[in-house]
Amino acid sequence: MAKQLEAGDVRAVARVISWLENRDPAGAAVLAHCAPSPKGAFVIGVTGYPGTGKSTLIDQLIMAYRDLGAKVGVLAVDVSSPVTGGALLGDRIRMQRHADDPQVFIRSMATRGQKGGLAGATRQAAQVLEAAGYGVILIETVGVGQNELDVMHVVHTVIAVVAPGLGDDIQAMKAGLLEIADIVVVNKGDRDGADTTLRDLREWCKTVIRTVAVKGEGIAELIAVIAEHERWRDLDRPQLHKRRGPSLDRRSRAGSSSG
Ligand SMILES: Nc1nc2c(ncn2[C@@H]2O[C@H](COP(=O)(O)OP(=O)(O)OP(=O)(O)O)[C@@H](O)[C@H]2O)c(=O)[nH]1
Ligand SMILES: [Mg+2]
Repeated sequence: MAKQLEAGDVRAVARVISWLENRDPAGAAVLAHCAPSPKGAFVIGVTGYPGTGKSTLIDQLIMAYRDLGAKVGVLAVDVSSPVTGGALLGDRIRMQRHADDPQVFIRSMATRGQKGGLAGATRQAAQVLEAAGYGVILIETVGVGQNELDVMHVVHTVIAVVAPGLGDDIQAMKAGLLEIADIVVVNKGDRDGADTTLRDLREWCKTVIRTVAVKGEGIAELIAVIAEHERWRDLDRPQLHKRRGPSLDRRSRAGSSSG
């Protein structure tokens, strides 16, 4: 199975992720047999309150990274409901146009009742995708609580998506969502209040980008900012690759980040 995975067999990818989700020891066994990927995947987290446009933005990012020639994996992580709810259905619909692209793998993951294990399962699923040659891995999760934020600790670059008209919510987000963000995206930039929200957030965050995901506006700029953020991560790579296996934990890179 490890061989099939490394050959990029999509059915093997799906199967091994299912094993990991269900805590079947076969999943971890397969991962242990995979050689560390020489290049490593580029793992991007996309989080934010419900309905801010995360899936629409990811749909645009898939297209942009496919244009750059990368194989793209997407994990839509549903923290709240053990049985997948409407949100994930929406996620799939938003990204439907990529369903027939063999270079795009989209997968929903649910907790199946084990809250604490989700970040771990997500990390392992990302490792599966990395082993299968996916160069870019996008992880979507709704950023409303600690479990969701924990999932973001397994990625290299965290994008927090907000919509205009936050008002007092900004204060609450500073203690959670905005604190972990490397890049803040004000999506729905076509809506009233976008300018105010941008201005308020720029007082707080270094990198704030405006997008209109439904029209693809701001995506090129976002890709450039992500690449810039990724460049300093590259400096860590030799160090990361000394370790066998997981190279996705932001916490273990403490001190290497400038912010
Ligand atoms: N006006 C406007 N609407 C947008 C924009 N981006 C997304 N939307 C709409 O916002 C709604 C929610 O978009 P999604 O991409 O599903 O949002 P989400 O954050 O993934 O939602 P959940 O996964 O349910 O948390 C959809 O109706 C989108 O068409 C935008 O830039 N402008
Ligand atoms: Mg979504």
